[in-house]
Amino acid sequence: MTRQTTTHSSACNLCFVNCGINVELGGDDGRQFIKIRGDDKHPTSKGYICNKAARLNYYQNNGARLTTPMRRREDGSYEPVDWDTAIAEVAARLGAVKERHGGERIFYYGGGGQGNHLVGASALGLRGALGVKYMGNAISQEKTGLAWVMSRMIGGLTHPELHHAQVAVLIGKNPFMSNGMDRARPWLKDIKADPKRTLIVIDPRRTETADYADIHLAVTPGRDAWCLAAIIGHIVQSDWLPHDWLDEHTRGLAPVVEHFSTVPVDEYARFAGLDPALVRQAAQQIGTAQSVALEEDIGIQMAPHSTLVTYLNHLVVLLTGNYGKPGTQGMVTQLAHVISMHRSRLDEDGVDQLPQLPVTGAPIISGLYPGAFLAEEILNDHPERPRALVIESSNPVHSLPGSNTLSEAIRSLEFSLCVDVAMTETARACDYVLPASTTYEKWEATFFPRNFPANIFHLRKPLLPAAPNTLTEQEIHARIIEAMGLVEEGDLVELRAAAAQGMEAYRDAFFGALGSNPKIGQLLPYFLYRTLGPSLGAGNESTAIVWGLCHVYTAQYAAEAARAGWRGPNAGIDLFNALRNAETAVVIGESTYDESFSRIPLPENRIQLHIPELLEEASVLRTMTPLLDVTDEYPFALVAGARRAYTANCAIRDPRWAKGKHITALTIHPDDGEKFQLPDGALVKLETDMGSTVIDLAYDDRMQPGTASVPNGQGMSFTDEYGNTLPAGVFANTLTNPRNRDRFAGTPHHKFVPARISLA
Ligand SMILES: Nc1nc2c(c(=O)[nH]1)N[C@H]1C(S)=C(S)[C@@H](COP(=O)(O)OP(=O)(O)OC[C@H]3O[C@@H](n4cnc5c(=O)[nH]c(N)nc54)[C@H](O)[C@@H]3O)O[C@H]1N2
Ligand SMILES: Nc1nc2c(c(=O)[nH]1)N[C@H]1C(S)=C(S)[C@@H](COP(=O)(O)OP(=O)(O)OC[C@H]3O[C@@H](n4cnc5c(=O)[nH]c(N)nc54)[C@H](O)[C@@H]3O)O[C@H]1N2
Ligand code: SF4
Ligand SMILES: [Mo]
Repeated sequence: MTRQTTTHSSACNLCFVNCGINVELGGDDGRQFIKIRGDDKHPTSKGYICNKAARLNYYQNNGARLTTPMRRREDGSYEPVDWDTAIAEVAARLGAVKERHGGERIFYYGGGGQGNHLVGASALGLRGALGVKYMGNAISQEKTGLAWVMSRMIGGLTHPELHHAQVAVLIGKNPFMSNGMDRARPWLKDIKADPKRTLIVIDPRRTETADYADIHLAVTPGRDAWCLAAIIGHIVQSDWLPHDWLDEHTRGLAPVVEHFSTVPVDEYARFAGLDPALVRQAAQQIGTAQSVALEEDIGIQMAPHSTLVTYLNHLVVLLTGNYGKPGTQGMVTQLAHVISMHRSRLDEDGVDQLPQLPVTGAPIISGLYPGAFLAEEILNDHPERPRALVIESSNPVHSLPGSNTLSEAIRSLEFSLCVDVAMTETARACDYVLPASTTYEKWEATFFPRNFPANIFHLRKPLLPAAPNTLTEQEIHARIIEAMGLVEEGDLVELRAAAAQGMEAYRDAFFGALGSNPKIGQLLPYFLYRTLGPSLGAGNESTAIVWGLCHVYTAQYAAEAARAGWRGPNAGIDLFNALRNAETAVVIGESTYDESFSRIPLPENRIQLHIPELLEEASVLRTMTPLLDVTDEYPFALVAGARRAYTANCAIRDPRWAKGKHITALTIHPDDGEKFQLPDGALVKLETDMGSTVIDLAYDDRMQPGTASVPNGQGMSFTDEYGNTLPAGVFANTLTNPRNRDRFAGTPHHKFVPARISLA
């Protein structure tokens, strides 16, 4: 018998765009995602979804689901334990590490994937309870260089208005496959059809996105810095600079102009593998356009010179005045920050004195340590090394470089905990694994929305009751905090009583108590969850944290919030109620272009063009020496993790979710196939300095000769319903070297892994 279906609105959790979806639930148990459509009512995705969202049932319903707490035995196998035992033992073990070595020796990693960030917000309470000082996550293996540059130059997060720009520039980003922006494919079609607009794509591969470009700069991998420096050089040398605007809004122009006025444009262009005339043409388009919006992604953020390239990208648009006006970029306000701005400590030369990890000296940007240093930080006998690790909603053993070493490092700790929906590669290195309810079994949200001038937030209702014996992370955190004996019933009584009188009474009581009781500040999400939470109705407790965020937002960005209708003494409460009751995302604030300037928290509210350490690094380019190069031993520049039609980081473990040919194959250009005698379809051995693997080869004439590519997020262990382990492609990070990383931000060079390929 087939049950009746019901339709519910939510959002896709497979990439950070989080398109609005309508899910038809049905099947024998009423829990299957029968059909998924784009939600027309969603204010930014407006009905758009890509091919991946249709297959979300493989995330929600699959054989890899973990439904009991697990404890590691001496011999490395796992045994199920009940929740009370698990919580008591986890709390005791964490408490013991804290007592013996101090909370600073407990590291945290994760806090949310592409669709679930309430776990990260709630973890603030757990981290407060444990005294954690050092945390990292997926952001600190890709976007901390960007955060650092933005903080130094603008002091805030910006949104490039690609949809309205006369000239749009994409560098190291392939939205046709990866999306990573609103309505990627319709936008590509629109810009191609519009003769008045120009798309410039900078990518070694003739990507599916490059098919829509007016200018494709097929840069040599890892040499974007020369390409960008040549573009800036041509703009500066042609004096396409808006001098009045620069005088009014920026500082530090002189050293930048001085540097680029002598850059050898043609020589740099050729060194980047490009026709100088084409580079000059791209520079002219940018230098003379009404509006330019530029978006970069991991094609350069995970490639050689990544932070330098990010700086050069910002110079391209800021030197040409493309900030704070329509079609350029504006400063964003967010309900919560997935990445907070970095607070610099500049020395007298204007160089940032970054905080560091105690053992390796790894740079800490925006409060996050780079994951590429994690194993090294652990595997030594330094007294200040980490002794315990808490990992939530992330699979670092799979997603950080050097998987085998990281796994060994985690096993060497005094204690490790993983909270996940599946028994992941990371879980298999940890002492305890706690099963979380999925993103669709609880209230969820992400802190990704980055739109301008209007920004949104989408608080999503649960679609399904939680699977038996799983808990939300907020409940797990609360139970650990309580088992550690950090709070008593008496701490909660007054706030609970206030909550019973309504949100206004609670607000007054809460903010009063916050000022007088330091414990509330230390465990803030916990107090909201356990005191306001119950008054919101059973199953809704975990929205209490969003109530807190709404109050902070409407106070911090009162003008923006008021323009969106959230004003007056109850603005925070009104916004929270709107988010809770809405069927889709809600506009939380509307900014003006003026605010993009008045909110710059840097000297004189001006954009700072000069980052001394990065301009100095740009001088290194004059030596014409690539940071990484192919060799006779390793003749391929391997992209260790490209976005393809069916990849979704580590979110979906069942490889059967992917449709089509060559989904998991290693790809090379046919000319290389001939040159190295590697036939299309052959089984080949792929080797790097870290290890080797055997994989199917497929030709792809879009590739640049000399490069190779494997998809990201493959090689996760999965057993089907008959007990068979299914082949799932290459576990790329067993081949990547964590020392191959950016010297400023510590982000890995996954896009340039020197590799060799031979017949297996
Ligand atoms: N299908 C799919 N979509 C996703 C995801 C997914 O797993 N699957 N993950 C999401 C996440 S977390 C992220 S961060 C984004 C990433 O999104 P993207 O950055 O767009 O994805 P990638 O395919 O990793 O890399 C983009 C491009 O970088 C190019 N590239 C390689 N080396 C270089 C180089 O040296 N210079 C330049 N300029 N380009 C280079 C590659 O050819 C590729 O086309 O995607 C998101 N969307
Ligand atoms: N070699 C190489 N490595 C890469 C990349 C690459 O291109 N090449 N890409 C990098 C990039 S850009 C990124 S963003 C990272 C992503 O790396 P991760 O952050 O490790 O990946 P996610 O897929 O976000 O991991 C999500 C984890 O959360 C679990 N999960 C899903 N839903 C829930 C939930 O509701 N609660 C809990 N507690 N757990 C849940 C999933 O089972 C999964 O284990 O990978 C990076 N690693
Ligand atoms: S673009 Fe991203 S969020 Fe939207 S449907 Fe595709 S994977 Fe999901
Ligand atoms: Mo990412």
